[in-house]
Order: sequence, then C-alpha cells, then structure tokens
Amino acid sequence: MSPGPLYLGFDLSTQQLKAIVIASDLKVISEAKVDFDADFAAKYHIKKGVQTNEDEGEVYAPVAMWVESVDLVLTRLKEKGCPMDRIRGISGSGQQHSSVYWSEHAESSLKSLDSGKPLLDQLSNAFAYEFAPNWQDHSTQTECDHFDTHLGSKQALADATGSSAHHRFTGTQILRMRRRRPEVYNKTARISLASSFLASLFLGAIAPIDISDVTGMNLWDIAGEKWNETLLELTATKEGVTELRKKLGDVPLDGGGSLGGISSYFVQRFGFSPECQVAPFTGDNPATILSLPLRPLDAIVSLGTSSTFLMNTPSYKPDPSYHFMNHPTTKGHFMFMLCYKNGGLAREKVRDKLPKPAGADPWGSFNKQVLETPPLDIRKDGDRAKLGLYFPLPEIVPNIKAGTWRYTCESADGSDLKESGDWGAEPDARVIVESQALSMRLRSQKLVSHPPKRPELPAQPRRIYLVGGGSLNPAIARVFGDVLGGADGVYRLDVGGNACALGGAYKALWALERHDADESFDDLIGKRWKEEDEIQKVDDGYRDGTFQKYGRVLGAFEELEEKILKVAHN
Ligand code: XUL
Repeated sequence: MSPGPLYLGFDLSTQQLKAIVIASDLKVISEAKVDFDADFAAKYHIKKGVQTNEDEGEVYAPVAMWVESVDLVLTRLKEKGCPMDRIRGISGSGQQHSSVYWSEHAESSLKSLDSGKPLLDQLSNAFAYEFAPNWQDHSTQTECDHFDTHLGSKQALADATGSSAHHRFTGTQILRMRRRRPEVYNKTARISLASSFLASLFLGAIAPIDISDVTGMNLWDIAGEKWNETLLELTATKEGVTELRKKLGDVPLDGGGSLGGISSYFVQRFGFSPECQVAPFTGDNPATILSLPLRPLDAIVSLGTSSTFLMNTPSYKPDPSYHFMNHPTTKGHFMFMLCYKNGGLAREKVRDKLPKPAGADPWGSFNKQVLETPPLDIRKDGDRAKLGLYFPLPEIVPNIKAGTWRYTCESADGSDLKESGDWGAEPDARVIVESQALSMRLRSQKLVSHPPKRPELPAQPRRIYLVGGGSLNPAIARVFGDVLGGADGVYRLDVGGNACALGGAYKALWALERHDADESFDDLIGKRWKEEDEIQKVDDGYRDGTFQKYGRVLGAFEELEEKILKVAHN
C-alpha cells in the first residue's frame, strides 16, 4: 500500500451503513458495512431497515440504530486493519429527504462526547423524535396537496424548487410533523437530513444541510439560492418562520471545502488523525453521480431498493413528474432524476413466482426467462406487444397506488391498447424489467440527443452506467440496453453496490485536494480515474431494430399510465 492520504466515504441507506476508504489515486483500500436487518432486526424491530405504521402510511427508521451503526461500522473498519490515522477527509451520503429532529441538548452532547463510552449512551437526550421518516413514507398526501397549490400550481412549485410536491420530500414531512406531532416540532431545536445528521456526528456539532440535498425538500428556491419564504410560511405559519429558519440553519452554497475537523471522540476511540477534516455530506443520488466522471448525455441507472435514473445537465427544465436538484459539486449544473419506489423489491416479487432455480443464483430462473422472452414478448409477426406495470408499493412515477396491470397493444404503432388477463409468471419477468426501462426512456427523451460521434443514430444516452445491487444482473443490463439504447454501450461500475459510498469518498478527496474553489470535481477526479480499472462493459447498448420496437410502443406505455392514473391515483 502506497503511503499518502486516505479518504473515507459513507452511505447511510435504508438497509445498510457502508464505509469505503480510498487512496488519492482512487484505489479502494478498505470497506466495511453494517446491515441493519442482519445486525439489529431483533433489537430495533425493523424489516428491510425500517418500521411501518400502515394505517397512516408512515415508514421510519430508529435514529438510535443509525447512531449505534456508526460505532459498529468503524469498529469493523478498524478490525480489518484500515490505517485510520491516514484518513485525511470524510464525506458521504444519506438517503435523500429523511429527516432527524434534534433536541435542544444536541449541540452540547455532540460537543462533549467521551471516547470511553459508545455514542448512543451519550446521545439519548439529543433527539426530539426517536425516528427518522424514511424516503418510502407516504403519509403526507394532505401536505402535498397544500404544497402543490401554494405557489399556484404543481408546475410553479417545480419551477421554484426543482420538484412538485412528493410524499417523501422533507418540507411536506416537516409540515406534517408540526400538525400531527406538535410537541415534537416544538421541542425540535434543529432539523438535519440523513446526510447532514451523519456529518454532524463526525463534526461534533450540527452540520449545515448540503447544497444538493437541500433540493430534496420542496423548500429551497433554486434560482434565488435561498429558502423559499412562501413555502417556509406554509410549513411553519407566518409567525413560525423565524423559528423554522433556526431549525433548518444556513446552507453553504459550496459543496466542497471543510466543515471543520473531526470530533476528538473519533480520534481517541478509533485512531483517526486530529488533522482529519469533515467535508459536506450529500444525498445518496447526488453521491451516485460522483462515483464516476459523468459526461454530458451519460445516464446512470441505480438499481437498489429504489430505482433511479440520473443525468448531469446544465439545463433546467423542471416538470412535476421528475426532479431537478442542484449538482453536489458543480455550481450551475443540475442532477436530473427519476425516482421509483418499485425497483428491486418489485422484481423480487415477480422472481419469487417463478419455479425455484436449480443452481445457487436466486435469479437463475428469472434471468433465463428475461433472456429467452423476445422484446415485448412479440414472438412472430402480428403478435401484440405486452406492457405491464408492477407496483407492490404505491409508486412515485407516476403517482399510482399499489397494483399490477397487464395490457397489450398493436406492436406496429402501439394502437388499440387493451387490458389483458394474467399471462402467467414467465412473460412477467421480461415485461417488468422492460416497463421500468420504458418509464425512464419516456421521461428522459427530452434530455437526450443524437450521439455527437454517431449522429445518424436516434436520440439516446451516450453511455448507460448501471450501479446498485441490480447492476450485477446481466439479464437486466441486456434489457436496459435494448430499451434505453446507449450509443457507446452499457457499463457496470465495479463497486456497483457501493456507488454512493464511493461517490462520498471521491467527494471528500475533491473537497480537500482541489487547488481552489474553481477546480471542478470532474477535472480532478477525471484525471485520476482509470476507466479500465473502474468499469466493465456489460452490454452493447443500442441495437438497431430493437430500440425502434420499443419506440413504437412508447406512446402506448404513456397511454397505459394515464388510463391507470385516472382510476388508481394514490
Ligand atoms: C430519491 C429517493 C430515493 C432515496 C433512496 O428521491 O427518495 O432514491 O434517496 O435512499
């Protein structure tokens, strides 16, 4: 191992806390993780990382479990022999939107941590609420309705904040907290996002909210670079705005630099250097776009508990059905995002209806079906195309309640869309993956263009990068290439399951090694990034003929969503 500074990136996701340590040349040095279900299910009564209150649509995680996980993941990292004293910078990511409600004792408890005792023993008094609402929470329809009308329309809210109202967005969650649990709201001295909560532990003080993650709240005026006064009034009432501003704190506009040195708790307990700096932590999706130098027209498809489709773009074209967020490192750039609740878990449900595979790979039968079923299950001329929606959870894009819908249409032009009976579990395997990719193609079509090096091809992404747990599945890569194209192919990031933590580690490196505030993330990381070490081509992407087959039914797919939206709105 070459000597030199190391950088530590975290990812506090729904199901795990991961840590990854890299060197200045971007090589991964060490990794560790806490898996909430495996490590804490019995103690915290969680399933897939969360508790739920179905009557109210609430989904939330115990904050104490997160606190305990920080000590545990660092213990594991140290036990693996990671040279903790060489870590010069820390950053990381947290699931977006999730909020932590600190009490008035938080600042003093964080400042005076005793390295002889676990974090949790010392922070029991630091929270006004023992839970953090999770991004899957859908308890805030009333609040969403208020947000969507408050500036005049959904589009007006999207123009101002980058997104129309969403159940999980923190502004609607805070408004509900004030109405539903006023005693918690009143006791709350500060509100953090999952990302700034984690940064706060390392800093030994409440860290500010990050400039990219703040755009997942429906409260930040993107053009004005400040809190939106009108939306603060909605959340807190006119009289309560000053108080809410205090709870939220100021937001630094720079995603780089240092927030301060690491708390002595970590120096004494885990052997960090007192020189180690804490850089701003960001959301998990913003961190994902930092896991590689993303070029214009490149798209990342993140296949985790949720599925997301991400692009880095200088154009700001907000629309109520998707999100624009501030880019985490590059001022004037945005992250375009589609976020689906029904990602990996929905595919798992279809998988589990198929016969158990003979081999060890639980995806064996599913993948075989996906690869053996032709596009849209059109086996011969004249066959109708199969389209479906598979939402075991209420979906975000589009805002449709839970259910499964199967339709067929004419394959030549998508006409004559008709509901179909159950066609059995086998076609479902391909149709569910196609439907996830078709939804992404439908909504990103305005952001893509003809590939500059192959202008004769239809408008599509240049490259598709797959990250997250699902990126390991070759059948899924194939279908995403078939549907979305990718003139230069479909690639898998080698640490595909750890993209957010890796993006966090790269962010720490950039934040602390940049020469000045003008050295961009892409310049610095791009120079050190060795494509052959980091990514693998997993599919050719664009296939002439196949891409067009999907193009012909894209209108029918949109019509199908609209039909269902009319009857099955969340
Ligand atoms: C994005 C979103 C999810 C979470 C997952 O808006 O809600 O992707 O960030 O952790």
